[in-house]
Amino acid sequence: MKLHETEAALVERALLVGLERPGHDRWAEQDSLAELRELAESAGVEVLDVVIQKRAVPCAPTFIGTGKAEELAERCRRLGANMVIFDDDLTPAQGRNLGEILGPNIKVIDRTELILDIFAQRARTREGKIQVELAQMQYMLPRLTGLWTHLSRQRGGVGCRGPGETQLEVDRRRVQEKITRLQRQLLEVRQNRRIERSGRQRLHWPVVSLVGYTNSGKSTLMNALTGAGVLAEDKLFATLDPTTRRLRLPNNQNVLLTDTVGFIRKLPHHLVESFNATLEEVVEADLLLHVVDVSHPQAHEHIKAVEHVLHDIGAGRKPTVLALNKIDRLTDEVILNRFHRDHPTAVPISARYGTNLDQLLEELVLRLRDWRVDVELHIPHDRARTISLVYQSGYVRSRRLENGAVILEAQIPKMLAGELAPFIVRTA
Ligand SMILES: Nc1nc2c(ncn2[C@@H]2O[C@H](COP(=O)(O)OP(=O)(O)OP(=O)(O)O)[C@@H](O)[C@H]2O)c(=O)[nH]1
Ligand SMILES: [Mg+2]
Repeated sequence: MKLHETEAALVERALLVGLERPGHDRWAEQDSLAELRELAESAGVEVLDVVIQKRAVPCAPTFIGTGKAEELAERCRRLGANMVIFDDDLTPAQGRNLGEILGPNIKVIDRTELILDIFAQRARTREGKIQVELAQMQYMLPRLTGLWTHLSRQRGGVGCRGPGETQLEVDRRRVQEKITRLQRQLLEVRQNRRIERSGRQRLHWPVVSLVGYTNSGKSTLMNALTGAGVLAEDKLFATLDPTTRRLRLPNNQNVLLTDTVGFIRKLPHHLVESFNATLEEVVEADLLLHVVDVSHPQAHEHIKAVEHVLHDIGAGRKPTVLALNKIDRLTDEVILNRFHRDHPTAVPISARYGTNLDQLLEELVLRLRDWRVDVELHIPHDRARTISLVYQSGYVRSRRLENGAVILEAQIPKMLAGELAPFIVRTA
């Protein structure tokens, strides 16, 4: 029995809380809560109930109002919840006040904290871990005051400032120092990544970056196209760290395909900031492959949210191919037709069942055609490095030897044409 009790205490059992604001889009609010549930479940939290509070504006001190907060505390006790998750971000003061009303056994968190928590669970690489920790520290910094207020009360009331302030200053300085240290570490990791990337760039393969809402099927598509073996799961934010693989298009052109972190509405800005290095893959890509789950009722909103984040990180104007994924789940043609009307060049696919991937690849060929050029090269046979550069970066159609020169008919990246100009005798 005892053991059972301890286990129960370890499991996070939560109530979700959202506001319904008259005049606001009710469906959007409901959907946001549905998404919060998915987020909670992705974090391993058991959702017991959803509470919706109707209010025109959030109540400044407690977000939902003191009376409602007290009701909430009662409901938690009745249902055995040990956590309350708010769909909107709480100010430090709101978090503190709610914490007091709900008591020490019930943890109060908001959407941002939940997302940060999921990211912390998923981070695998050193870079990923540093990025998440940085975002968490930055989120915590303004909330440190709350911790102290709580302690000062325990020690005997408002007004005992001296030691309290000192302690708070110490805490703040420690967190600030930690932030600086993490930022420095991140810079180092970034430098390494730059070196890696410059190695990749020598071959001048165009970089195609998968982008899209979380759970839209980016990793599944990555696996279907390259056999990368990336983890793909029915979980939000299954992917955190970027993976890059070579993809050979039907015209034998090589590209680098990158799978990276998914986006979501209300993506915490601390995360966007600290994930800059990861998002750089997207910013520096030559073409974006935007994957949308068209079977999701909020697919249009997802597209908008993704475009919004892309704009924020400075990738709003990148050439983009839109892939309408999970068509195997669609029962109504009308839905697809509507997408086609809004996005005429979009390609309907099913990443899971490999449907229509040929057409998707053809679209990539089309969009990347300016990246390559067909040439005939005459290279002295002792210039092994030059010959090998053509083989590695491009596609060699034929090779023959003539008067001590290697004659290659090849497709090469246009960016290499300058470097290879002395050997090019014909351009198709
Ligand atoms: N029915 C169906 N399911 C799919 C398809 N593509 C992906 N899925 C499923 O959707 C879920 C999410 O797929 P992922 O590939 O992990 O999605 P993601 O975009 O990489 O998600 P994050 O990394 O979490 O942002 C998995 O359960 C996949 O099996 C598809 O074409 N049809
Ligand atoms: Mg993924």
